[in-house]
Amino acid sequence: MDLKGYLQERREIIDQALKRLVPGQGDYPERLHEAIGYSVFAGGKRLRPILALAACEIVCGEWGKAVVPGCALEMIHTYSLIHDDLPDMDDDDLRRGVATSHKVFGEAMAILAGDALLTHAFDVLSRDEDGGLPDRVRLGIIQEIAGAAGSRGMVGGQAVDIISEGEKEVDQPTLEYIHTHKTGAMIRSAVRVGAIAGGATADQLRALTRYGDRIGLAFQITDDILDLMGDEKALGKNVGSDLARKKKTYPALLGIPESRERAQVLASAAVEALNQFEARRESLRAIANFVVERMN
Ligand code: GRG
Repeated sequence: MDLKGYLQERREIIDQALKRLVPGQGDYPERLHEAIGYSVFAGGKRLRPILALAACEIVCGEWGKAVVPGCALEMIHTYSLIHDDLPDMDDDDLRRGVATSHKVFGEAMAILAGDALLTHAFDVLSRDEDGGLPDRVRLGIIQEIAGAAGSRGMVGGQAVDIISEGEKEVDQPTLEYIHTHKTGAMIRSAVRVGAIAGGATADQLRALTRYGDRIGLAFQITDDILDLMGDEKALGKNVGSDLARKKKTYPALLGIPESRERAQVLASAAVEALNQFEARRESLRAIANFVVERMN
């Protein structure tokens, strides 16, 4: 499989849809909409929507029904990055290869751009303009994403991450909670959302949830390694910030070789969870490998 070509093609599908769905440049208030567009279209791998499309395709043979939910996930992901970069959170000045939102637009506008993206994601989900999803399925997707993004998901993980910063000892279960919630919840949810949109059976949804859980954790472990050893230009963000902020990470707890091995084991276990899909599992298999081998 030509993974590079596949990712590029899917990224373009998502970018086109985002151009349609994200509130437009020139809309009033212009400065707010400029800030929104600046972060959404600064780049990004579009991993979450790509996962949603692939999960939808694996269960029903087509990806179209997952485009709008995938874009909603990307809006929420972008809001989380904008807020995460703020001085009171990670205080970063580079994201997706450009200056962070608050550096360009100021803190207040960056907070509001994130708030608007989060709210707009649910507006878009409630309308489902082109997916043709039955209301019951659409409601299931809304609940799924709200759960993954909220205080029992991503925001909860971010809260424990911040509480645990500094010198305090953090044990393995707490570290796992941070990772599975801060980052893992939205990745798991991307896979589940695609599966739900595609009309997955309970058994298919269970298998894909296992896949999503495993690549979610593998993604975060790889992210921690890249923060230590990655190339700032390729990543489009500052490296070394975890160390500087004494963040609790897998490399800090286990060292780099063991962390790498753990990410690889999780990626293999993720692929194993796809056995029932046989030949149709190719794209999700390739994405699992990408998650642990990526350079950005
Ligand atoms: C502020 C509510 C709130 C939550 C923040 C997602 C998150 C929670 C924080 C981001 C911090 C961070 C850099 C975590 C590491 C994993 C991660 C989400 C990396 C960025 O995701 P990518 O690599 O980014 O998919 P792109 O730019 O490619 O979309």
